[in-house]
Amino acid sequence: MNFSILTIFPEYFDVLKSGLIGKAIESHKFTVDIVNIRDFSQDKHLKTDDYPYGGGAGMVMTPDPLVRAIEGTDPEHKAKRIYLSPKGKTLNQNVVESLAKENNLLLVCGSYEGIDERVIELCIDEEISIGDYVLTGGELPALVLLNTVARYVDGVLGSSESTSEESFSNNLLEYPQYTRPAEYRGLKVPDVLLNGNHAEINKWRQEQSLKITKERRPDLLKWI
Ligand code: 4HQ
Repeated sequence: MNFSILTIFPEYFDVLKSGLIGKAIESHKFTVDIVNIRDFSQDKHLKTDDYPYGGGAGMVMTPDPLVRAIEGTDPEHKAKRIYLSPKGKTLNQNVVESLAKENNLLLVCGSYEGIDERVIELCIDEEISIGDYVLTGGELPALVLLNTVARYVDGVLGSSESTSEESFSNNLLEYPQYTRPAEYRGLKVPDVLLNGNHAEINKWRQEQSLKITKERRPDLLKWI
């Protein structure tokens, strides 16, 4: 899997050097190419934005450097080209699983009031939102999307943290987890987890998952 990320704030992506994702990139499980949109500006001041036609607050990213960056990065249109935007389809685990089947994802991060609509019309395959709130740019959404999809790339997760056993993969929220000590500040780990009976433990965990899902996210139980 190859990710290309187009942004005017490449420093945002230094975070990809850390943690599980950093390790996975270092060991060539997938690639990430951070592309600075400004490098494709032909303006003498390397401008990437301009005033909105029709007036109004803020600036809009101009089409030319952006389209040149997209076509320069993905000349044969091998990638699924995604624009991160609150107008897009909301990201969820089903969307993540379907994106994880792609070999190449190109993520366009817009800043300010967004990008010229014609870039979307000419170059973008899909718009994706990470939720109903407003950010200053598409960089954090791109990082969220990359992080969620990367978990499905072979070798990124160890067997103990695989994608098959957690919240959402069974359409339920996770049961509570405990580790040592068996008693902490007067609070005991449930006895069932200490007795080594795995049939009973699995039954308890399933009941806990169902209980917390009913309480907190009854909308997730519509399929039952
Ligand atoms: N923005 N999910 C505005 C978002 C966003 C979101 C990205 C802010 C695009 C122009 N993107 N820019 N929520 O709030 O994806």
